[in-house]
Amino acid sequence: MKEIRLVADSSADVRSAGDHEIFVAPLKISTKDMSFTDDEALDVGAMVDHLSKYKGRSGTSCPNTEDWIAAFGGAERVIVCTITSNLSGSYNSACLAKAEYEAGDPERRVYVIDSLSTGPECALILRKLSELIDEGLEYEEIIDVINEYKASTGLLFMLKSMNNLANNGRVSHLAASVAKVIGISAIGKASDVGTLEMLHKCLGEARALATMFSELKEAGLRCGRVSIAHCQNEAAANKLSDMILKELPDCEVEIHTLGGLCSFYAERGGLLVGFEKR
Ligand code: X90
Repeated sequence: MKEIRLVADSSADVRSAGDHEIFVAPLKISTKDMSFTDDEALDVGAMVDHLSKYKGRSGTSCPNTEDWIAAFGGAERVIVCTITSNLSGSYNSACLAKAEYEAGDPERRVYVIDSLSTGPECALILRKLSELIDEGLEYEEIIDVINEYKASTGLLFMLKSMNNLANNGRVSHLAASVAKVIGISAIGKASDVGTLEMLHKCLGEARALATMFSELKEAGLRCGRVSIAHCQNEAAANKLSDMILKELPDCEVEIHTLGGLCSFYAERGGLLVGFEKR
């Protein structure tokens, strides 16, 4: 059986899943005079601090086809997970890379998954892929199973500022205005088509976390995996984890920090939660 290489863009915020390395194509974050490549060398904390003081225009760009082809690394079997195609060109760029890469050698197969999400939901998908490989499933079987799995996971977010999302046209200025009020957290989810769907505005973090927890239960979280990723807000991640494990002790919760791309959009204090619905 041919070895399968797992690849993702840097929005997934993971470099390994189980015993498998994740090969990453980086997105970029740029201001008028600085450019940050979202790779292992990036000091995410320093970037967030710099951006919080910076008042000019800033934006992001997705990996180009060369970045993707470099991440494919010559492997004959590749599975790629990208950030939602509805907010980024990453999926499209990965598909172009796939066509070029496969044309170069008839033995090569690349399958590109549009996560319709980002961050910790992609991390769950990659973790599941690593397990399916370990179980010895064939490439085609893995693709069938992962598409079913993807339909059973979700993503919730808590954001204290949505300036970067609105300034880059990823949500409307009207939707983002909710999070302009000091102390208000916007709670929402990745919609079925991979866009931001606003659900609640909450005053105070305690209320915001309680609201997230009830949304998780409402969406069907019972005993599954939960992946919480935060931008400089480990305290909130821990509180949400405690809440989940107290009432749903069979859940498996892990916490990690957001990488550069998701930190840019989630901004300081933001939390993204990937979870299994059943
Ligand atoms: O191609 C690019 O430049 C990247 C653009 C990415 C835009 C959106 C990133 C969102 C990051 C914010 C909250 C979670 C939203 C989930 C929606 C599916 C995180």
